[in-house]
Amino acid sequence: MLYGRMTTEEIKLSIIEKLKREFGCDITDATPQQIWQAVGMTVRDEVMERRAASHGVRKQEKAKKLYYLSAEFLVGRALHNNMINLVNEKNYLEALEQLRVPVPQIFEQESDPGLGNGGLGRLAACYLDSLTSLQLPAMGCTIRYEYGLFRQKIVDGCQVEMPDNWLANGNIWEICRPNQTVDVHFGGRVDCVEEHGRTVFKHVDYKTVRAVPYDMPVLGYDSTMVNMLRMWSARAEQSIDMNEFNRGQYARAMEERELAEVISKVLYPEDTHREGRELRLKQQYFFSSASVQYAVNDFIEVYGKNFDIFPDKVAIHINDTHPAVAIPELMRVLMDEHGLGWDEAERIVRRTFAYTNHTIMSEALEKWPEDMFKNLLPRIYMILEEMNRRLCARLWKVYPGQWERIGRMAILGYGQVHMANLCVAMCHTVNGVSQIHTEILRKQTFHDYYLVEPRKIIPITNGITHRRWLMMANGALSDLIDEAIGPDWRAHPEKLSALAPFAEDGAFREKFAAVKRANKQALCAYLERTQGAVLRPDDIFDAQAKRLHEYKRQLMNVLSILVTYNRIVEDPNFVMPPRTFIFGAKSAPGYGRAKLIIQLINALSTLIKKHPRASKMLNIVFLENYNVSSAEVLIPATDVSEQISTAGKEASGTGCMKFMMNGALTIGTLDGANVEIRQAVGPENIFIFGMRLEEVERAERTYRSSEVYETNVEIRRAMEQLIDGTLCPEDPRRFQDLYHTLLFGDWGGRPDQYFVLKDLPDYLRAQGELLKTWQNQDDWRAMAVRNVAASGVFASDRAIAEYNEKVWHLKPLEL
Ligand code: 26Q
Repeated sequence: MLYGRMTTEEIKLSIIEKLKREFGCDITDATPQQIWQAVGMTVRDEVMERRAASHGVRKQEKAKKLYYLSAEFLVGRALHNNMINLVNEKNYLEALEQLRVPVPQIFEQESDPGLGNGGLGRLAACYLDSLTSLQLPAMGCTIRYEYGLFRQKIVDGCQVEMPDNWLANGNIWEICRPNQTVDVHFGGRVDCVEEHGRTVFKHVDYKTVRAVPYDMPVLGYDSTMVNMLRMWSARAEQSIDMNEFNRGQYARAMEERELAEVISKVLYPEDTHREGRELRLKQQYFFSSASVQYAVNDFIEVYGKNFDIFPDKVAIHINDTHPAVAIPELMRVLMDEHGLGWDEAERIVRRTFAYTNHTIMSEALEKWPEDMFKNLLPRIYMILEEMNRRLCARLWKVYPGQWERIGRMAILGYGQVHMANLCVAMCHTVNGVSQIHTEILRKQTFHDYYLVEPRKIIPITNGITHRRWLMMANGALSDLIDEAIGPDWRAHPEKLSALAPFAEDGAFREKFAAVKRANKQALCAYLERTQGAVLRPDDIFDAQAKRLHEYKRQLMNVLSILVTYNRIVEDPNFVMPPRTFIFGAKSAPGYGRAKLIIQLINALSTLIKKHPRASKMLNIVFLENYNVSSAEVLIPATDVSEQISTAGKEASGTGCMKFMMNGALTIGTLDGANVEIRQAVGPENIFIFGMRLEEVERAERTYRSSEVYETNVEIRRAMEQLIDGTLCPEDPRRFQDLYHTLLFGDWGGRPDQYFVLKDLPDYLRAQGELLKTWQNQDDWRAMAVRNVAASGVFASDRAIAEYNEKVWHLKPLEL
């Protein structure tokens, strides 16, 4: 290590100093927010010192740099994480203790930047952490949304959305860089003019929006290097139309400003795309264009206009199709701004971009109406037309006469711009996020492309950063692991495997159980403090925490609990280990059925509470506003991780990995990364149930949900309770839509299209097996330890190493 880390004494002095200088107060009269700011500024000083020392090295070394473009970065709070990565946490915690500062309450003062919906956004944040820890030069690029994902409140059992004003108290971590502002152009038209004997295209009459960058430093673990997360903020043009001002049109000129600045106002809360909103497309082009322009400027600064080597020095990664317009944008910059010809520009672009696909749900594959595209981005649209023309001509040679197939593969077709096709056609590598998901991409979603270029589509299973999700969220377990196998795993998470033998060590299992128990108590305290919920820490803690979606089948979980409830109510001698089910889930505000499922969870919770015997064995808690910060409390306290999506629907899942790493046992289907989790930990250490992918594909043709309904008494009974007033006496029809969809389908669709009823009997069987295992705590704990030991391969360091080897080819910076 090159840097002297601050000692406990220095930290204390700094905090006191900051309080005096910044707020004119001392530690006894400072508010918790002021103390937080003072601690934050102290950490920031250390962070910035590192940044200053490592700054410029990448340029000196002429090292290749990655731009990771993502509409979402769900970074979570930074303070504690930065302390960990500075390898200074112990000193800080000691200093705070000596100053008699209540540590958890101070950490909670920081607002949690919710700049993402879920898995895809959190993955981007984990990857930035690993890139930096592996000393790979990279920059995350996104939008500085003024409002992140809505805050969720539960009022009378229903989800209510509130704005997330995460910048209200300022943001000490960001650095505004107004000198690196770039202009982004919208609308207008394109003129063709002859210049020096060649046709050039002039984009005219456009409206300009300025993109102002704010950089957030990202530290790696014990690493000397600092990468940046660059968040672009939209500003109206500096010189607002003075003519309008002078004509007395002050208010109108200001209105125009608002219209420009609305671009970075809010994150769209839909995580499957429904309607193509123009503002969303504006957002995409806004940050993609700004990022590409910056990447090109930065390249020129170091290498001049030697664009031949651009792909050797710049990699651009497209996180799902949301930043796909970056592809034609780079074409535009190279041709229109630097005079390259089409062929030359295309060769460069094809070697620069790679794309990760995160979904195969057809409604989530992005398509934009051609008209909208053409009006908003006329020059980009022209480039897409030419790209499409050339693409179809090439495909014609491979698939002569196969118009329908070529139409399916085209960038433009049926009046729409098909973003996934754009990415697959123009990127050098496309990756799926788990084995099963990549198989589906190869065999279905992109099959026509796979036949032409079989090596383009590759699997890279997702990963999570063990620094945030184990070292930071579960300090007690981390210390226990140190005690058993030493601290090497912190820098090399694959070494967690050394923990496996300790599964057979009774003394270790006792300590392991004590850690889990303490984490459960911490969760109890948290839920009591934040939402007044009372939990029993000795219950089995069973968690399903993820966005609310029909394919994730929270509804199946609810029906299973309802069946259990009925067993208790109907049999006075029924006993089972007490179990608390914790649901954390936000629904897209416009997704009516998902919101109804939230109501159902809360209705069943109320029903159970009213029954004296059932409530002794069952409890349902809805964790409000599930986000990165609450996940950090929930996951270390969980015994059972519910990963129960319909096989083939969950691309990967990453929550499953976080729970596993913290010693929860998984009950799940063979979907997404569950497949790899089973391989890693062994089938005897996980509870697998339900249809496999091939069975789902068969059932898609043959399944009738009414068969299950008619033959399974327990399931029929639970279904009837959805409509007989059991769950909602004041409005017996409340849950009719759920009943109807399961039995009859909606809008002419298949009944029960996610096979909830079909998989429910086997789910109930697996739950029985799980409870039997719980009865033998020695077995349970051994299995839990084996899960932690096997979780190393799900560290994002492994995933990033794979990306780097197969896709980016960056060299670690030595400082
Ligand atoms: C698209 C267009 C318009 C508006 C919104 C969107 C949009 C936004 C977010 C579409 C999709 C998302 C997010 C998708 C997502 O989080 N997918 C998850 O990605 C994880 C990381 O790879 C996987 O583990 C999950 O399986 C996958 O569901």
